[in-house]
Amino acid sequence: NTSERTFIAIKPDGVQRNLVGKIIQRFEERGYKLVALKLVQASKNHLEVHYQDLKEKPFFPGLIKYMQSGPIVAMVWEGLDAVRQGRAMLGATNPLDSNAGTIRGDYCIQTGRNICHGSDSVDSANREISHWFKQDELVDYEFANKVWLYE
Ligand code: YYY
Ligand code: MG
Repeated sequence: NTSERTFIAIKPDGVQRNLVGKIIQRFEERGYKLVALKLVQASKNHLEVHYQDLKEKPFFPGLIKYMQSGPIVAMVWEGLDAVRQGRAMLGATNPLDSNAGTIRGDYCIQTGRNICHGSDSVDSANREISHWFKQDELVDYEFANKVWLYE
């Protein structure tokens, strides 16, 4: 399915550390299609809903505070296997377990400052995309590279 979509976010530390361009570049160069993008200061409630599955975890309050500590770049990327490949490109949750060549493996050190988010399944991608974007923010356009990326 070349129309699979995933929600990718650059967390406040990634923005402050000037890694926005590099992170976007990886998805562009791989061949994924940018469908939506914005810089947002997320509210506490918005982030609590985003991370609803983790609300019982001991690190939850710190996670919400971290995610609120500055603006986030929210994006939707589309293409074959986008969810799984997006996760692979991000690397492991703990950057110390992330391979070199992944975003986390190349640019960060600690789990609590792991600079990026990616949806972990197609279902959570759909939930996260509709949580962060209005329908009319998902831009429908012809992706010229498609004929060179897919046979
Ligand atoms: O999807 P991913 O971001 O790789 O990990 P999750 O298990 O969904 O946790 C979300 C987020 O929470 C993680 O990126 C950092 C933070 N976190 C933490 O601070 N400490 C942990 N032990 C686990 C996760
Ligand atoms: Mg997750």
